[in-house]
Amino acid sequence: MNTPAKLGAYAAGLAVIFGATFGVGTAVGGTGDRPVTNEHAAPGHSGAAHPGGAAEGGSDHSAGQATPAGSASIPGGLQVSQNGYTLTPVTTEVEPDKSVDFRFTVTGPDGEPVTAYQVQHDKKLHFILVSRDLSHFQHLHPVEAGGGVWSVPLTLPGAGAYRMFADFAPEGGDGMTLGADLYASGDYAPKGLPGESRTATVDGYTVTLDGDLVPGQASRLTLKVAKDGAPVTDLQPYLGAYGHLVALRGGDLAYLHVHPDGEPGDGATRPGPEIVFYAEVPSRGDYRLFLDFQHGGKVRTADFTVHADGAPATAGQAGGHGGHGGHAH
Ligand SMILES: [Cu+2]
Repeated sequence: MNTPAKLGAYAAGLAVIFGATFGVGTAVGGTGDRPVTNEHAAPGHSGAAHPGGAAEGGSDHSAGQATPAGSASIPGGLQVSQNGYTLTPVTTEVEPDKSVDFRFTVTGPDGEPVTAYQVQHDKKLHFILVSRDLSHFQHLHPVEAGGGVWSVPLTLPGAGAYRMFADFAPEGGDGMTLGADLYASGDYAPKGLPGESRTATVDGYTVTLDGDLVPGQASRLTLKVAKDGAPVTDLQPYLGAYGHLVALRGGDLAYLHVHPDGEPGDGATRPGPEIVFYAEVPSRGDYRLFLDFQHGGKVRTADFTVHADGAPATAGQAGGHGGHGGHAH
């Protein structure tokens, strides 16, 4: 059961995020992209580029694409355990404002730590840490310390409640994102979710966001990067893409890892100033978006708050869109 899942697996996970649009893009562009790709992981999000899995799971693949909507209706990151895989931090209490060697394992259905992972976007496991109020975000890459133990230098910036996400695909299994809470003791004052914002500034860069999140639909988002007022046209590939976007839902931190439309070296995708994503959010509500991009040898994160509005069937509700910005929760 696991073997054919390898290919369909990740595709199914992606379907939640990218919806039909990504599937189409993959089908159209995947074959052409493959020969150009020189980074081992880039094929991870290009379904057509799983040579091994394709042979075994070809028929399941098509079936998988037709069915994920129902089975994948629970967003990632909400569970500490899913499909027999469990995220186990060695500790959930972390001293604030101090770099610690944070360790965790993922145990498999047999109860043993998982040691074999598929590489996705250059890495076997992506580690996201946010404060539960979504004011703080880190995207890190732990290293394997042996025996299925993951290790990462981690600093929690002050007292409070945090959420860690492990985004991975075990060898032969489905891609998934597990989440667990971490705590840094001390007094703290949670911040309200920032109001809707389409412009973010970081280190002299201004990133603007264009596009709307429509629940249940692959929504095109265009992020445009400028530095000191001039468009940036030489973004650097980071983990096989010009940008990585993580979307987290306000209220429960449902996790959506979104990737760009196109990738470096595909002959069509330019290194800025625009990065295009397709994101499908599962519901109305406020989402925090965190864009990682690399320029001048450094990865920076731009953050936004976007209100997803207007379900396809009841677009009439969208009238309050602008005024909604002021949700003060
Ligand atoms: Cu990552």
